[in-house]
Amino acid sequence: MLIKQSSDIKENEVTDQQDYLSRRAFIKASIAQGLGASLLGLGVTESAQALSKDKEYTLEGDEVTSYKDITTYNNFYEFGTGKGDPAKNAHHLPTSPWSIVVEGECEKAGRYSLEDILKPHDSEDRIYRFRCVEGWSMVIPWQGFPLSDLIKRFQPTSKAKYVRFETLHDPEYMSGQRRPILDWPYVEGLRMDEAMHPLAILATGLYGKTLPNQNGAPLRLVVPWKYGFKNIKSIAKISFVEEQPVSAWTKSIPEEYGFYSNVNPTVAHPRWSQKRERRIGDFFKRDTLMFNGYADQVASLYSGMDLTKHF
Ligand SMILES: Nc1nc2c(c(=O)[nH]1)N[C@H]1C(S)=C(S)[C@@H](COP(=O)(O)O)O[C@H]1N2
Ligand SMILES: [Mo]
Repeated sequence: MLIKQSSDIKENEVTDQQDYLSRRAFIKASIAQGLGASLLGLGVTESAQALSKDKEYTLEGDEVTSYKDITTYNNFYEFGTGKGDPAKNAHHLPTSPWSIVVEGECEKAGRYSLEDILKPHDSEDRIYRFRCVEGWSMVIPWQGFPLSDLIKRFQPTSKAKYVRFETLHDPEYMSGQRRPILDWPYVEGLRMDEAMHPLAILATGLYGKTLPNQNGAPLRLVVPWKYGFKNIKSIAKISFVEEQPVSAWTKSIPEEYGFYSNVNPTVAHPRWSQKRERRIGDFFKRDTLMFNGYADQVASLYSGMDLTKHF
């Protein structure tokens, strides 16, 4: 499973990946040559923004994981605990119409349709490293928009210290929820300053295509400096709260899964080391980086905190 055979890749998938990657390479090259504005039909400021964003959110030297691996090797326990289960079972879930309940310490609580949520936000390309607590990793080309932009629209009050997210609870379609694997629905949370960090996004797509259900359609959280399980899928509720939320994994096994869950090679999981990881598609393991390689951007969020205690 970990070593990719070229016969596993269907022709149309190769084409889709090449299309996506060559479109990106073209945009980057055009911008670098100063051709960006005219060729791409963008204004000068827009092309400058695209260039600075591209530098910030693109990984040099990390190969993008294949579309097939990203969409068939998944954790989404609502659809089964096997890595292949979500790809097999999640397509049954109706993701349209979809609505998200916004509640708690904010001025604009209510039930919003997905269209309402998405309408004012431009989709951006973000290529991010993704590290699962189990010791594997990927590099995923997401489309999405900053979580901070959405949060601002709901006007959180000064009492909103944390944001809590909940996945849909629907055992009819999410067959995994018929068994007490976790205390359903899946819950995750971020401290407000983490949620407002520009690296944190809500993803709506990957590889330039609509997000597949197994990857958390229609809307899922992506926080690239934290372990995979913080990246909650198929969000149905967002709450602004004063107290630190208890996430589903913390509730189930508190000594193994803390609230912060920052990627941290110096803090071992009680049952295994977190020092190294296997990039899906690679044979050899590589060293895991502090904050998954995003330390320059996010370390200041945790200055003064003992990260062995707040793991
Ligand atoms: N609702 C929900 N979100 C979830 C999970 C889950 O089981 N249910 N699994 C988490 C874990 S452990 C990981 S590693 C990532 C996997 O995301 P991917 O399948 O898109 O790679 O989703 C996270 N989000
Ligand atoms: Mo994970």
